Amino acid sequence: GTDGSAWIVSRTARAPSNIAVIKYWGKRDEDLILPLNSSISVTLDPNDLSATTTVSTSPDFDADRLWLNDKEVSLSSHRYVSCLKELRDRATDVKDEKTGIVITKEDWKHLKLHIVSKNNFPTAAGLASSAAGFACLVFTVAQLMGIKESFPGELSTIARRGSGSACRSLHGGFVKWEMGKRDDGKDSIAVPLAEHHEWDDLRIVICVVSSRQKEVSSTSGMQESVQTSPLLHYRAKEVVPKRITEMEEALSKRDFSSFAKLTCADSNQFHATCLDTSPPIFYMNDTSRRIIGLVERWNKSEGSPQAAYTFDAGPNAVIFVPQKSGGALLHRLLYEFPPPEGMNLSSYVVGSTELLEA
Ligand code: 2P0
Repeated sequence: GTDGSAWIVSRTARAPSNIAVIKYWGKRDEDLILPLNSSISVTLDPNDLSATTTVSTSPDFDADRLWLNDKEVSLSSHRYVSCLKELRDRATDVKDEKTGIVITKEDWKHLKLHIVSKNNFPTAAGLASSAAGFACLVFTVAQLMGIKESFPGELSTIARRGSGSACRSLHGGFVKWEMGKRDDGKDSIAVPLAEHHEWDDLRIVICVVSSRQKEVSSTSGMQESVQTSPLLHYRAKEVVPKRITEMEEALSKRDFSSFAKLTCADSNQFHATCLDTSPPIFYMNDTSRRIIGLVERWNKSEGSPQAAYTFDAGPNAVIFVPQKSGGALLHRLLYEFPPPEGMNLSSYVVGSTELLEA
């Protein structure tokens, strides 16, 4: 039972961010967060970009509360409400090994949660902080409440209600978010394609062009694209389904050349869709375009792709490179963007004078 002296039970977990190589942009259902097309991403190493979340419950708590990067944030938004409701509906009887406390299915209906979450990277700089955050929240609460999936991907359908891209962060390696066909979202799930170690010589370089908060949020940006961009609808229907198949094939064959061509083409079409939106949305800046030029020139001079770039809803570049070419890539980046003399390279931000927050 949960009566008697005060107690507290907690769980802590960490979830990495993910970077899409075939992009999600546009919903067919705003409430359930159902996408207009499937997408494929790679989940990053949690040591690089991740969220860490502790969820606690105690009979002394009188409301659900959330602290994000040391600041209290309201849980009243629809996304938090639907995630927490879906989780509470699936809560089970649990016994905490450490304290011996037993919490029943019935108790979870009344017990409140305190959630403390931290990112190890700047929020909303186009580095998919909502993906890591919601994936981590859903995973940690599911651990605390003893939730077992009743079908593969069930937890990803809950993370998806927090933020579409979050469903992909529940798996490591390459992950496909299947758009699904149903209206209730039960088949709009994340599916693992290949683990990192299966393509272990692929390296990811993130060029932080700006750590500032982006101007147009992904959520409202994609709404405007759905409403105004003819290219978005053509892309979702005619282009992406073919690319998903081609990307799955490239991944299964470890075919870097095809992977790189598809990744760059899809990033460029996503940003073309943003430009096709009215009013147009600009996520990339001059520094982003210089990085594209650098990679394109290198690939052309070698006669085959040496590296692949992709950009999300912000100016930062994510570059994929086989390990053997990693040194050559960094050499080219530092030649194009020479760091100021005497600067500590580990805190150097390409193309601007901003420093990454510690
Ligand atoms: C992606 N992005 O596939 C694409 C590429 C940004 C560009 O998913 O409204 O934060 O919460 O579902 O997931 C960013 O969109 O949007 C995103 P919501 P989300 O990674």
